[in-house]
Amino acid sequence: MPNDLAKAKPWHGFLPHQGGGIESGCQLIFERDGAERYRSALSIEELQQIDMLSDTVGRDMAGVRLNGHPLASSLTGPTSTLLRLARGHLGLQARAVRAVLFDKTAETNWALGWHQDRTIVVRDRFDVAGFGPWSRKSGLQHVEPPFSFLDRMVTLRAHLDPCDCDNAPLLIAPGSHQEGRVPVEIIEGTISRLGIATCLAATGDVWLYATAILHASNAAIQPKRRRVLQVDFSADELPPPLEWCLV
Ligand SMILES: O=C(O)CCC(=O)C(=O)O
Repeated sequence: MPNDLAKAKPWHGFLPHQGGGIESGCQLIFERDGAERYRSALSIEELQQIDMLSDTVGRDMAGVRLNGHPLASSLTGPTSTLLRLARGHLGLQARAVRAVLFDKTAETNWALGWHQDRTIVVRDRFDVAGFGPWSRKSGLQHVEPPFSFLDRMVTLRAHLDPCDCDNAPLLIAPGSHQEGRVPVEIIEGTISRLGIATCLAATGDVWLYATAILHASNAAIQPKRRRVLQVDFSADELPPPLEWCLV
């Protein structure tokens, strides 16, 4: 599984200043910055379920795709914190459409360059205008949709382990979700203009992001486990015959 997640995206050649960027937390507001932290949002039961999930799917993987996994369905189901937060932003039609469990450890200590997430998971391939390129990852059919779909999605990251400056917090460029599809050649300039925020987290925190935000992830300086359940939500229907492959 997705060690392809770690390899797929090129590093764009620059790192944030060590310890620099905006200190994460209350300063970031979703509507303005495209990211917001919800402290201690997860229940003990949800944390236990993420822990169980990570035991079930294995710890040697950088990231495991979970669409269809019963524990992932439960963690995004009708009474879940993640669905409640997503619906707060997207409305009652929002549902989970992609889930990945990341576990950054000393063994899997990957770095990912600045990028926007560009793919969704669908049940089957049908050639529909505006959708492509297509790829299969871990048996799941992925496709790049028109950017307007990504623009209306949110991504939630549920933290099981504390994530401090040394433990590879996600880096984001605040406000970059309002820039549309950012071509690779201007990513570096966009980051310089908008700056970098460091998304620190404690166990039980949830970060909410605009799916279209520019983000990156360094290798951990002091690698410890850094388990994060990452789930994309959408309230859109896909043009038939395309259908979401729901979590
Ligand atoms: O959790 C991480 O380290 C990075 C995740 C990420 O960048 C992605 O899913 O695109």
